[in-house]
Amino acid sequence: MTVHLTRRALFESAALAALAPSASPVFAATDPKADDEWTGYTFCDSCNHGPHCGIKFHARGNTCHRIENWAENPNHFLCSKGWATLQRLYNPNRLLYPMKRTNPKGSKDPGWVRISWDEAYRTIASKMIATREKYGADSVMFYAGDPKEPRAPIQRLARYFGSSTWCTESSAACRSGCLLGETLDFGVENIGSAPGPKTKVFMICATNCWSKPIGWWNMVLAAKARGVKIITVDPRRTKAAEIADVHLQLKVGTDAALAAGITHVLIKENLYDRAFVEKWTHGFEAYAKYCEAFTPEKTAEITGVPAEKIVEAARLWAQGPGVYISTPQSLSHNSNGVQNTRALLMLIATMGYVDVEGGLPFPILPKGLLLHAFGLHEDMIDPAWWNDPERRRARLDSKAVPVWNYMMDQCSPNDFPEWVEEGKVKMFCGWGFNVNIWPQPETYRKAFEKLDFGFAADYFYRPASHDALDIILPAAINYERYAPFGAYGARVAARRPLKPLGEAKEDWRIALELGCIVDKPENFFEGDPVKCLDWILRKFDGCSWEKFETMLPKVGDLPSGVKGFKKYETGAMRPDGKPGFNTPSGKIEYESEILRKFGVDPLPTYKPMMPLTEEFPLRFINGTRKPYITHSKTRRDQPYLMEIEDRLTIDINPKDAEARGIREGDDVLLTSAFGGPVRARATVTILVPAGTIGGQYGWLGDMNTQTLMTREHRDPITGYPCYFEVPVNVKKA
Ligand SMILES: Nc1nc2c(c(=O)[nH]1)N[C@H]1C(S)=C(S)[C@@H](COP(=O)(O)OP(=O)(O)OC[C@H]3O[C@@H](n4cnc5c(=O)[nH]c(N)nc54)[C@H](O)[C@@H]3O)O[C@H]1N2
Ligand SMILES: Nc1nc2c(c(=O)[nH]1)N[C@H]1C(S)=C(S)[C@@H](COP(=O)(O)OP(=O)(O)OC[C@H]3O[C@@H](n4cnc5c(=O)[nH]c(N)nc54)[C@H](O)[C@@H]3O)O[C@H]1N2
Ligand SMILES: [Mo]
Repeated sequence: MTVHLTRRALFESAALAALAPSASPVFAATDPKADDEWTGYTFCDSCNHGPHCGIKFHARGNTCHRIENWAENPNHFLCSKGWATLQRLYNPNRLLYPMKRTNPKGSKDPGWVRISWDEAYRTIASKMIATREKYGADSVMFYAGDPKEPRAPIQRLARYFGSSTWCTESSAACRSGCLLGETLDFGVENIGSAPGPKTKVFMICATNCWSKPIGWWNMVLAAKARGVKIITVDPRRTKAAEIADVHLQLKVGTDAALAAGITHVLIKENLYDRAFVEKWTHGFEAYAKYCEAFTPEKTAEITGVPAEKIVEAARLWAQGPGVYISTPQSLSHNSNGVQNTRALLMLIATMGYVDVEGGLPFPILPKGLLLHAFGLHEDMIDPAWWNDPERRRARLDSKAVPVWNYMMDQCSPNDFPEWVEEGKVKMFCGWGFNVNIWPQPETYRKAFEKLDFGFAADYFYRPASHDALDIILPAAINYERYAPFGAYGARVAARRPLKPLGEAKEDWRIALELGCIVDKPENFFEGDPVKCLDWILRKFDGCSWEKFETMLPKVGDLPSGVKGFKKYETGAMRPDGKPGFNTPSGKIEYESEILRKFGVDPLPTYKPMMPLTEEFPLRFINGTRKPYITHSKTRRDQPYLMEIEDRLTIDINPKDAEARGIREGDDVLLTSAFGGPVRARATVTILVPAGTIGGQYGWLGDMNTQTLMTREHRDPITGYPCYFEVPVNVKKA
């Protein structure tokens, strides 16, 4: 797979690529003259990065002076984060030129100096090729942090370069743990759905309305107003809990016990759908047996939810049809995360609310469309290459997380420090890289520093992460890029962007141009993101970039997938066209045959969390979403948001506060068995129950909550860290 490039050829192709203008010449609609007034369209990328909420903007020449809601976009309301993105676009601290370090790693001052794209590309490409020759392709790690938009071309770059060490924030953490649970149960991911006209009960599983576009919460309120009953499963008294008919306020990480308790009642009172369970599920008998012990009283003891509420919830759920929403990263982030998720989701199967009107739909997307790479076609990443069993087994994560390795095309990077120690990874190619995603970030930062070479593309220079690297590249911001198009299921929205400021380039362009240098330009669309988008869209009948661009501000459709209910009866759910689900048994699996194969308990059973101790008696939910904070971002990037909250704030229940003499607004210190003290300000609130602390991560220095976490304790199935499990204590500063 090695492509031989002479130094001269490398130089020439790099120079060629670097010469290409930053705006796409092929289909570009925007080439404004200085005084032209025009309207542009893009998406906010402030939350769970990806084309989410539509932004319509007004520009004069290449300067945006006003933004508004993009009415025709399915997500057409902006929140505080969206409105503040203009401050980020014109933030004077933006990274606008490629930079390289001039002082050795470990120096206090890396001595960053500006370099040309040509030099950056030449250096990076020659390092990539030399590292592959010396240590093999897998020693070059490709990575995308929370940014999901750049992922498709980076994965393509990794594939043509020949490295299976393709890691992302979703393989380090985030919602993919839940996604894995869904796939084990149903054979396909299913995040849940909004209640339909026939839905009677809506179960909101560990989902915080502040993590969603505003439209989502409006949808919940509308459902409530038309009489849909709401069951909210959350340890905190969130907005969704406030409006719930039943709030199951369980202890963190006890979801599998709660689900077993509810199932116990459904079976005992003969409320479950026996016919569905017998025909379309696998392992129910074993699960029913497991649930026998979970009487309401026993379940109450484990979960902290009163026994009568468990019974009430079961009876309400049985009044369905019902549907759930399960978007959380929080369920993924304890040591029983996948099993807890699986257990909650199986409540849908037990009641037979599967792909029926008012129940949980199983949408079938247009052929080839990939939901998770934001509207892209599978040919872009070449799944056959990633799924090759030998390549998969040779991947760096195969020993540590065999189930994850078997199921997912992204490699789990949580053993990165060990990989570096063992000489398995030598070079890092990153987009949107934040070392503070991990528990004990210093361990990771040091490992990055030890690499032979590393680079990252970002909107901003982030010393905490970037000072461990050799080159940083300026990434064009959401207002300045064409790719990817917005995809809302099978609905597609194009963009009409500004030209990037300074020498910033689209992430897609960076990945594609690097591809042109280390591989063949024809495999990388001559480095042009719009050509690439057009190629993707033409995979769908009657679609092209031009079609969607010219219909702006309207949003268009891809050809529709399979429609209708009970698609498992017709064979539409399986690649072989047989009735059933795409699991090993062909049915929805209470007993996962994949887990069994890897020696993991096949049933979605309960496992206790790390014990609380006298010294550390409080459970820390390290990462509850707030409306104006996203991860490590939206701090100084968007000063409006800093005005709302300028430091780490923790939620503490009045009982716990009183016991510690803590009052609203007090400075407090958090400690755990693994680190601290971490400085915070206290909000005394019943949002959290007694015994639980809520807080955000992403603050740095002495407010960095990741220093309280441990690397040692993980979900064995995903290898994810347990951000929501670690016991802490809090005292007045
Ligand atoms: N404003 C804002 N929006 C965001 C983000 C952001 O940082 N800020 N991040 C984005 C990203 S990357 C993601 S992954 C999503 C995450 O989105 P969500 O998962 O919806 O957000 P969280 O607030 O982290 O967690 C949801 C709820 O899970 C509860 N919870 C915690 N532990 C448990 C448990 O063990 N069991 C149960 N049943 N509930 C539990 C928490 O109390 C919380 O209310 O949000 C996205 N949107
Ligand atoms: N304690 C704790 N830890 C957590 C979580 C938690 O809840 N609690 N949540 C986990 C979850 S769900 C997630 S998603 C991760 C967050 O994952 P992280 O990767 O930590 O996410 P961010 O800090 O949002 O972004 C990383 C960097 O990407 C840059 N960036 C943003 N957009 C772009 C872009 O389009 N292109 C480029 N090139 N760069 C960009 C930002 O400037 C930032 O420097 O953290 C995980 N870690
Ligand atoms: Mo996430």
